[in-house]
Amino acid sequence: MARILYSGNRNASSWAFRAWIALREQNIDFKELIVDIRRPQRWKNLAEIGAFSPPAAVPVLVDNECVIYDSLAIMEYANELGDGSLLPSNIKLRAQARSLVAWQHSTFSKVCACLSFESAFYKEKKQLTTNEITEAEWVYSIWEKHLIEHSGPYLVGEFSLADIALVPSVLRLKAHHSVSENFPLTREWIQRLLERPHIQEWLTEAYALEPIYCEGYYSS
Ligand SMILES: N[C@@H](CCC(=O)N[C@@H](CS)C(=O)NCC(=O)O)C(=O)O
Repeated sequence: MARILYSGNRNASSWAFRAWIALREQNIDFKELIVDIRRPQRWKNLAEIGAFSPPAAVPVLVDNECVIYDSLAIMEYANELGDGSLLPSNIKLRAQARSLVAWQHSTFSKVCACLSFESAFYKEKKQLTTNEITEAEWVYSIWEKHLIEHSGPYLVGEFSLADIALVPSVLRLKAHHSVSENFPLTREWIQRLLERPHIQEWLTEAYALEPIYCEGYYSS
C-alpha cells in the first residue's frame, strides 16, 4: 500500500478524524498508522512525524512521493481523488461550504475553548458556564439557519466537507449542552451526521478507549 495516513488517537485527534472521514467517505484506499499523541510520548512521536512533514503534527497523508499535511489539504485531496461529491457543484454553495470549513479551521476552536475534543468522551462532564451555554446556543442557531436556508439534509444541502469539518465540534458541544427543541433541524442533522457508518466506526473505537484527561478541564 503506497498511501499512508498518519492519524491520531481516536479520542484525541479531532483533526485526524476529519481527514479520515473524508478519505473513508470517498472510498479511498489507504493504510492507517495511529500516532500516539498522549503525553509524554506525544513529543517523541510527533518529532518522528516532523522528519518528513514540516508541521510535525497529525494528520499527514503520504501518497507515494507526495506528503500532504494538514487536515484541510487532505480533505480536499480525498474529495478530488474520489468523485468530488464532498463539495457542491454550485459555486455559491461551494463557497459557503468552504466558509464553514475555513471558520472551523481558523477561529472556531475559540468557541467554548475549554471543551477539548477529548472531553467529549469523558463520563463525567463539567457544568458549562453561562457564557459557554450562550456560545453553544449561538452556534446551534447558526447551524439551524444554514439548514433552513438550504432545506437540509446537511449544512449546505448535500453531505459535504462542511459537515465533516464540524463533526468534532458537534461532539464536544452536544456532549456538554444538549440541543434543545428550539433547533429542530440541528437536532435531526446531528443525528443524521453521527449515524453515518464511517463516523460511527471511529466513534465506537473512541468510546472504547480510556479517556484522556486534559489539565484544567474540571477547574476551568
Ligand atoms: N491545522 C492542523 C492541525 C493539526 C494538529 O494540531 N494536530 C494535533 C493532533 S489533533 C497535533 O498533532 N498537534 C501537535 C502539535 O501541534 O504540536 C490540521 O488541520 O491538520
